[in-house]
Amino acid sequence: MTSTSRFAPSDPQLRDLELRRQQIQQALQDCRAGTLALFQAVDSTTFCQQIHPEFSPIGWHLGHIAFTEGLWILEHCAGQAPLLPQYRRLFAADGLPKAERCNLPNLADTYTYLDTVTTQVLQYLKVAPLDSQERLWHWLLQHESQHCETISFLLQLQRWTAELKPSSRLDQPQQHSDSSDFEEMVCIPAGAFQQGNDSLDAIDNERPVHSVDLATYWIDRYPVTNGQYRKFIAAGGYQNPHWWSESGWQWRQANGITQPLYWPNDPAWAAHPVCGVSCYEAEAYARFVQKRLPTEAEWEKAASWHPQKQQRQTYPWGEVFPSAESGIGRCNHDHLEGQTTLVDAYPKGQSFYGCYDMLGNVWEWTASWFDGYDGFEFYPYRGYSQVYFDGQHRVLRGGSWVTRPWGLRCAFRNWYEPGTRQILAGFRCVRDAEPPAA
Ligand code: AVJ
Ligand code: FE
Repeated sequence: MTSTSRFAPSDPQLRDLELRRQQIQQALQDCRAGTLALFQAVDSTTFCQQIHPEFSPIGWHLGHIAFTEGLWILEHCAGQAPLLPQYRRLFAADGLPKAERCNLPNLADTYTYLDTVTTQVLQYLKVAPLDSQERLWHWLLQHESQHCETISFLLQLQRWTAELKPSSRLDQPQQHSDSSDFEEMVCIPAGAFQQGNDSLDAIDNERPVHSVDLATYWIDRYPVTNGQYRKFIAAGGYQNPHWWSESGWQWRQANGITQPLYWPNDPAWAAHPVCGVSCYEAEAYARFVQKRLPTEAEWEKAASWHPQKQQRQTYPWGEVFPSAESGIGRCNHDHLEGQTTLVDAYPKGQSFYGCYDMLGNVWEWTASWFDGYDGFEFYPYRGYSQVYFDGQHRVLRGGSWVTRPWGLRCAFRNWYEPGTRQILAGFRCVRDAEPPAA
């Protein structure tokens, strides 16, 4: 028996609240253990270095996690004065430009800052009026999860850049025993489904839940693999404007792009999802195979809808929280395998319609521009989602092999500019159904 049950209050409502309080505490601590684990092999140079021009140094993300907890919990909720106000300008999201975030306190001082804030945050959690704050605590957990993803992305980028000789990755892929090419598509019959998420952990941009009616379409059972993408490269796809959108071709020309970033030029990777592509490359490939990218509604219906129950599912497989069981789990996330996996590695993770890898492995580009659903209300601040409803950002769905479990679900929406070559992002394609014969 745990202390939870021994000291549980007798009022069932109160007991439920105390249980939720303990679950939040446990989740915050589990999340933090994973965050700190990312820094195990990080030296002081890497800590302060801007690895990618569009992203802050990884040490900044650690300080920013601390600052955000302090701001929302200690200042806004507990009404305390800022802890260590000298860090505000440095670690606030709207403080310094990214290129000026290299002048950081050292590793040890940043850990101390984080630890000082979190000790007080957990102290406050014991007495926090959860009924009115629970959503904020869930948001905070996912905020840290999101920054973990960025830290992992930057570390992986640095690793591949260091290993690069000059265009193949040195990781050891898991290889496939047969040579199947994963071309299969599944049919999603016409009908309405419920898009979005209104649970306590829903991010502002996932709300409100609403009905979307879709015509019949076909969607790839698997993400596009390196083996498939290789054919596009071999056929001169990068030299032929016919496959590219106008803005995509301009982007390709301006940047001299001829293959995905860190393209593994080795058949051993054939059954892994292609990654390191921009949305433009994904669209060009889709056109090359006479398909297109899914809208986010098409993606979400294929991932989450259970037509027999007429219900949304949180995960493709139902409601079981993603667990960290290597190989026997439901999807490749949270550094389980340390790299991408074969696109058919997780049969237990299939959606109702039989799509694999809808969660984990690689993020998937969609055809949709990031925007608020009808009735959108920002939370907890306008800058979290709303400032990106600018017609400049495309939605990505599904999470990657580094995504923490708290940010992994069918309704979750990520966004990047279409020209970002995200090494954690790939895609799958859809095709309209043939019109019924007359
Ligand atoms: C959803 C990953 C695009 O990192 O910019 C973190 C998440 N927002 N802190 C980002 C986020 C504020 C966001 N992405
Ligand atoms: Fe942030």
